[in-house]
Amino acid sequence: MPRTFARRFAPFLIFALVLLFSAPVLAQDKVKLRMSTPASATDQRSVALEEVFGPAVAEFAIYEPHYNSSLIAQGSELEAIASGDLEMSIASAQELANFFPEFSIFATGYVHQDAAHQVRVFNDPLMDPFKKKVEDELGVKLLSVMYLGRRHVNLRQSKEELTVMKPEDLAGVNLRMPGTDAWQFLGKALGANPTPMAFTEVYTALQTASVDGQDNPLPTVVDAKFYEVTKQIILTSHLVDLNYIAFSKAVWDKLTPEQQAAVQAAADAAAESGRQKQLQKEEELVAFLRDKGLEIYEPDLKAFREHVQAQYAGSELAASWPEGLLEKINALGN
Ligand code: KDO
Repeated sequence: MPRTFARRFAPFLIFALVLLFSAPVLAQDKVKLRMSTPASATDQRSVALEEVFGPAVAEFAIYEPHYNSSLIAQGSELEAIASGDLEMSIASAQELANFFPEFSIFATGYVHQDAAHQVRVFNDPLMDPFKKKVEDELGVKLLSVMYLGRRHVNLRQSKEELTVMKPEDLAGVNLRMPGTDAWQFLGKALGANPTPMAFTEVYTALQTASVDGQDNPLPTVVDAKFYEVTKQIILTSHLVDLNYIAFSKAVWDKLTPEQQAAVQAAADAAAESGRQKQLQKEEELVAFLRDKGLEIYEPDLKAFREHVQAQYAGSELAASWPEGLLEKINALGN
């Protein structure tokens, strides 16, 4: 009887064993990659990560995005990664400057010239000590650079009420800027009176007139619907803004070399996809915003550039920049 039993069930047993050993990684065995950002789901960086990054790592990881700062407050994401409460974010140079002041060089007005310049700078050996420090001291890997766009000044007042051609024209203007020192410095350098505030509060603050304006690239002005509560955009292009795809080093170290290569390739592909979409949107959206009734014009750019650069020269922020670095960054420009 036992022999018959064994003979009868042997094929099932073998089949079960084959299944067990050849089965793809089960969902519960996959590494969960929680990504937190203040951006919305329709922001092109979010779209690129969801459409390009997520599927590219799906064999061994579950990409789980959290938008509108619903998981972690804006500015706390790096700390959350460092303490193991988060696996990914799209971090700004300004946030990194909170930990490592020298990162403020990448958050300085009129330093990066365009999206291609950002990529050259990020991939240049000049970035190696920056990446290493963040990895060693914060446990965060900076995988790739994402393009946010050219930041411009966006005000509630109409051009008739307030025309801004030079930094002096921004005197007394309450300009919302994100809440770190490097951001606030930039707001002051522009000539405005910067007010720190989280991104998710900006729409209401504009609507209720608790600030006069905000600064962001055109795709963000449209995505966050700031055009509904503002009347003009001054094309200052004061910051060609970026975010780094930040990834937990602890998680990275648990991946196989093949998985690490896949994560890196996926991050680069998502950054490239997002960059192209964001650039295209920047081109198209002037017409869209004019159609919505906003006045859009270029100020005296030379006056803005010179004023901003003069504020940084000799500042405490600039004192943290490695010697000769600004020249190296400039040399990678056009
Ligand atoms: C913002 O708060 O104005 C900012 O543009 C700062 C960026 O670094 C980035 O965090 C961005 O917000 C959010 O992703 C929302 O687009």
